Amino acid sequence: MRISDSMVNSINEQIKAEYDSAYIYLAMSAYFEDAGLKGMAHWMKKQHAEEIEHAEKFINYLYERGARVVIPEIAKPKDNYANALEVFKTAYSHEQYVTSRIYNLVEQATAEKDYATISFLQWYVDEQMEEEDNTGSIVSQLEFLGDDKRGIYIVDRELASR
Ligand code: OFO
Repeated sequence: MRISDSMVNSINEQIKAEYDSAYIYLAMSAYFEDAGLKGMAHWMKKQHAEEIEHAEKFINYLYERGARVVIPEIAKPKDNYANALEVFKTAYSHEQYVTSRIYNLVEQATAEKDYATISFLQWYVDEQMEEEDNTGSIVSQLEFLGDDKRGIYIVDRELASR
């Protein structure tokens, strides 16, 4: 069964969203480097790389379905934050936003009875659950620590091992 044009458009929009995510995390990594929080910078750099993989997985899927990939323009991300907590809160709500986008794709594929796309998207549904969990638990730790610099330093060291 041929993939619909509107499904191809939606996936192309999602490819853009994944690259936007990659850029957002790259800017967060640069912020942390500048703030001397090397572990958090490393964590965000890894996240940046993962987002590129997410985009490429979608690109390869469209190729497999014989569809046209549109290479998107990427918006300049926010690159200044008040502190580590604000960065991770932003990352957490961004992941919730991406999850809602993935759910919309599943709903569209379901309405179109595009079972191949539904099956393909399941990987992203699982991945989003993990990403929300990862960012959300770092937010909780940083909220708990408040201004405790020593605690933030310990979290920074832990995040260096990602
Ligand atoms: Fe691609 O999962 Fe984050 O945004």
